[in-house]
Amino acid sequence: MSELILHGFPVSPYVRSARIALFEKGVAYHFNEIGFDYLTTDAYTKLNPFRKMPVLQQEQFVLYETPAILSYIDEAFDGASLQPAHPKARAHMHKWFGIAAHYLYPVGVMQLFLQRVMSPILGNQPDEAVVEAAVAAIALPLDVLERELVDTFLVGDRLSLADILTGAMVYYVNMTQEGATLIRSRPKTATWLSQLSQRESFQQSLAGLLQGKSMGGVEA
Ligand SMILES: N[C@@H](CCC(=O)N[C@@H](CS)C(=O)NCC(=O)O)C(=O)O
Repeated sequence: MSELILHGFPVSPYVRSARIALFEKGVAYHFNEIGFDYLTTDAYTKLNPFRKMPVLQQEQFVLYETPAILSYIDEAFDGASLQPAHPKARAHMHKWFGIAAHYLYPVGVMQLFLQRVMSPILGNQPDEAVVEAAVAAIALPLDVLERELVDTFLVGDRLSLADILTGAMVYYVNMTQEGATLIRSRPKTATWLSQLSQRESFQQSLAGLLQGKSMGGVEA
């Protein structure tokens, strides 16, 4: 098969989720590490007109939008399926793609994680008003997660793309003190995240990045 290339910056939870899925499927690929500046270049805009990462490329086949990339990785390659077979469970998986993109990412990653973890790394002061609003807003998706986690995994009885994408987002929430406190008070979520974080796929995809930057959180 022709070479598979994943373009992205490793810390991005979307990029990480694609790397986790590739690892879980045992798929060989080339990781083209790019910075955020590269997103606005003509070369990248040809790959993704919306200038977001990741992009998956296999010769002329170019794919953006993470849920599509995750489904392709699962369906195009051998290995244990990462999508439940039952239509209802599969529908819930798609629901979690939406929750991850619309409720977890904007608040948990773009506000809480960026202010609390990335701002200090970049030498800036966190905006406490943004943090406070984000902490209030992230409680609802975490409550829904706690309610819906009946077993070790989000949908079905084994790891799915829902765990991978949602887990990649919640991982960053857990890196903040406030997020970690909220997660610790939700025992099913804490256990689920801890188990996910210990998978080799999750560990490999972070590869030392942000090591020691966590401000608390469940054991990873
Ligand atoms: N809908 C896109 C969202 C991807 C996304 O927002 N990626 C972030 C990185 S985590 C990005 O590229 N941000 C760059 C920007 O907004 O300028 C997907 O599912 O892939």
